[in-house]
Amino acid sequence: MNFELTKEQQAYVDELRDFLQKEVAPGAAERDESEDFSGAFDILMNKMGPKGWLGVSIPKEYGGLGMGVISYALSMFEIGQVDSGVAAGFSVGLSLGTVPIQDFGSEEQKQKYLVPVAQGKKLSAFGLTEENAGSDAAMQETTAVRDGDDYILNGKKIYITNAEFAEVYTVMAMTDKSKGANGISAFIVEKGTPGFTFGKQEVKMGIWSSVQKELIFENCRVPAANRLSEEGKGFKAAMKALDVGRIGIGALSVGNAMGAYKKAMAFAKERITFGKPIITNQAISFMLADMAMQIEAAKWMVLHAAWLCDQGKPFGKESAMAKCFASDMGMKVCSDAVQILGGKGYLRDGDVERHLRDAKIQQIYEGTNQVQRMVISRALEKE
Ligand code: COS
Repeated sequence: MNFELTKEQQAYVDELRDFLQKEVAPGAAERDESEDFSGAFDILMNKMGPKGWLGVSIPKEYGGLGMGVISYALSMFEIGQVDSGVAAGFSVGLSLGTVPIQDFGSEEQKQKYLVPVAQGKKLSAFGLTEENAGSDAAMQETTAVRDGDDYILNGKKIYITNAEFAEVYTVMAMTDKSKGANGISAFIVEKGTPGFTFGKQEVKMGIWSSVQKELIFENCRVPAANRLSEEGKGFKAAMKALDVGRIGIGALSVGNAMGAYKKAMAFAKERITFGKPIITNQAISFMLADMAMQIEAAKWMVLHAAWLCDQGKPFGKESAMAKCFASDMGMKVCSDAVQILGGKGYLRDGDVERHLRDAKIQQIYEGTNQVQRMVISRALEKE
C-alpha cells in the first residue's frame, strides 16, 4: 500500500494550487456575488483549458493528460477550496459530460466530441434530471423517436450545470417506455441544433458562480450517429457517469470544507478574547481537531474510490460512500467554521458563509445522500 502521490501528481497539484491562489482565489467572492458563470467559464476555457487540465483524467489518446481519476479528485480538493463555479464546471466536464462518451461512445464519437472537451476547447454537460425524474432517474419523460437516420427528441431537462455555456451535451431520452430503465438511450446533442434551446437560469441558495438551466427539446432532430452504444444503454451510461461524478462531488466537499477549515484556523490563531487567542480555549481547539479529523477521513475515502476506479475494480459502492460521507462532513465542518468566526463568519464579506451555502448542494446533487444510502445498502446486500 502506498499513500504517497507520484512525482507527476505532486507536480500537477503544486502547479494547480499556485495557479488557483494567484488567478482564481482573488476574484472568487466577487464572481459568486455576480451569480454569473461567465467569469468561471473564462477561467476554465482560457486559462485552465490551454494547460490541458480540463482533460486531466481523460486518456492521452483522446486528448487528455491520462492521469486518472485520482488526479481528477486531487484537482477537486484544490479547486473546491477556492471557487465552486470553477469546480462545478470542471467536475461536470470530467465526469457526467464525458464518461458516457468515454465508456459507451464509438471511436468516431470519441474523436469528434471527447477530444475537443479534453483539450479544453469545448465544455460538456449532462442531461438526465427532469421534473418527474430526479432520484427516480429511470422515469424519463423526454422521448427520442427514430425517424430515418435521425431521432426526434422532445422533452425538458432541469437543473443542468454548464447549460448554454457547454457545446456538447450527453442527454438521456426514452426510446422504449415499455422497457423502463432499459428503454433509455443516450445521445450527444450539440449546442445550436435546431429545436434545442435553454430555459430559465435557476436562482439558488449557493454555488452562485455556477450555472444551472433547463434544456428544452422541441422536435429536435439528432443524427442516429450521435446515439451512444445501442438503444437502451442510456441508463447504464448515466449510472456509470454518476459513479465517477460522485467521486468528484466527494472531493469537492472535501475541498470546500478545507477552505472553510483553513479560514477558521487562521482566525482562531489571531482572534484574541479574554487576553489570549481563541485557539487556546479547548472548546475551539477541539472543534478544529474534529474538523481536521473529519476532513482527513473523507479525503481518504474519496481517494480510495478513485484508486479502485483507476484500477478497473468495482467502485460504485465506495464512490457513493465517499460522496455521502464527505458531503455530510462538509455541512458540519463549514457550519463549525462559521461558528468559530462568530458574527464575522455570518457576514457575506467574511467569505466563510459562502462555504456553508456551497456545502448544502453537495448532499443533494449527483444523487441525494438518501439515494447514496440506497446504492450502498443494495451493494452490501449483494456481498
Ligand atoms: N452502473 C451500471 N449499471 C447500473 C448501475 C451502475 N452504477 N446502477 C444500476 N445499473 C443498471 C442495473 O444493473 C440495471 O440493469 P439490468 O436491468 O440490466 O440489470 C439497470 O441499470 C436498472 O437498475 P436499477 O433497477 O438499480 O435502477 P433503479 O430504477 O432502481 O434506480 C438508482 C437506481 C436509485 C441508484 C438510480 O435511479 C439513481 O442513481 N438515482 C439518482 C439519480 C441521480 O444521481 N441524479 C442526479 C442527476 S445529476 S445532478
